[in-house]
Amino acid sequence: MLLLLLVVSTASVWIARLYPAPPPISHNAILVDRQYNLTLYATGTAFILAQLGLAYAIVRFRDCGQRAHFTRGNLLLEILWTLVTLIVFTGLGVLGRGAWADVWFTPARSGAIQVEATTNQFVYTFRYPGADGKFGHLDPTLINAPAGNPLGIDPNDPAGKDDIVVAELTVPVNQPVELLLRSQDVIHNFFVRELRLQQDAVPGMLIPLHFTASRIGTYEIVCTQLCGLGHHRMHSLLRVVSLSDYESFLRRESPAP
Ligand SMILES: [Cu+2]
Repeated sequence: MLLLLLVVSTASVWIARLYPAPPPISHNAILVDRQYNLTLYATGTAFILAQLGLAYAIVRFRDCGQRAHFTRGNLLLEILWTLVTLIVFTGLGVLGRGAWADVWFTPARSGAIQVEATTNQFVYTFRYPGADGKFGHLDPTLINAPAGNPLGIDPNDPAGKDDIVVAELTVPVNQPVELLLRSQDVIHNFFVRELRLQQDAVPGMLIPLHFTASRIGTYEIVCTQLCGLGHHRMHSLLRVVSLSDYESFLRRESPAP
């Protein structure tokens, strides 16, 4: 009875969707959701069948004073359920490859908007290359956040003169975006639930990450690596806006010539 209660209560929590994820805002996020649900159905079915089987065995083979039989198991059954498990998990892996490869094995589409995302304890800083399309050279010795140069942009590099440096990420809707993730100190993370996208930012590495957001709105960016005492307040916003709003954002934030 306890096992039946466990199965019913666990299954009802999932079926009732008490804690639903926010709606996905990219094609890849839809693929991730599809794969997640498929995995949940497969493992949920296995869980229910296993618990019901266990409950049946407890009732059917309970002690009624009969003689117990020794068994070394059943080789055929062992092979069978190992094969079934292998097929189910390999199948899930193969089916999930599309969603995974779409982000991790495929480069950003040519013409994607490049934005550099730099993390440090405990803020995100985003840099757009400006009208020239080129990021200015960075010099770590020039990093000086209080003086307005949190990234250490070299003032002698003309490519850096028009770089736009902001604390929030603004992108146009339905346009491919390539983020270049960096960290200035420890390992941080870039995670947007609605994009179903999560990537560590590792010191010394420039990690590309691409997405295309298909719904206008404001979404939270959070750090999911325990990066220090201020980790809990490390977050920023992703603003997905129309193309015209994006262009006015660039105009508004461009440094004065
Ligand atoms: Cu962090």
